[in-house]
Amino acid sequence: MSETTTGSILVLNGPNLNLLGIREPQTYGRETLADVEALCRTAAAKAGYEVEFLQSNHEGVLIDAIHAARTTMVGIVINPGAFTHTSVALADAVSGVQLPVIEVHISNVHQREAFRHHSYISAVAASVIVGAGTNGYVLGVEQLIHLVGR
Ligand code: DHK
Repeated sequence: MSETTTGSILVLNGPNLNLLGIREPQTYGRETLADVEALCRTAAAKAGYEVEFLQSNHEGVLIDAIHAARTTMVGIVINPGAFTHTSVALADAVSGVQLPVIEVHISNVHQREAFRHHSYISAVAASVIVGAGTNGYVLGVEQLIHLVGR
């Protein structure tokens, strides 16, 4: 962390989000993950925070990143992709590190298939943002900064 920054925020993206912009644009929009990264960095920088940005299609990689964040990050903004609806392990990682976590979904999962209505992460997240498109990541970063106090 440089002297001019207040801390670092981990922004994590789960499976298939590397395909943002290509994948089902009617649901996920046309912005790419690189666009999302730029949005997050700009939102964080306004309050003096840096962003570590990671996407993985692998559950264990996401879990390892959450564990590593415990001592290096002020909190986490996560879109767990489909692991939202399946992963007790990811939820356990979130509760295990005791960092504030903001869960983000680009689409309004509650307007979609029933299997997307339940999230294992929501019970352990500080806040949940759904259906705001990629602006949800900006809201997530802003909410995390609000929670950690700046
Ligand atoms: C992204 C995914 O990849 C889906 O599996 C989730 C989420 C919804 C989103 O809206 O960002 O069900």
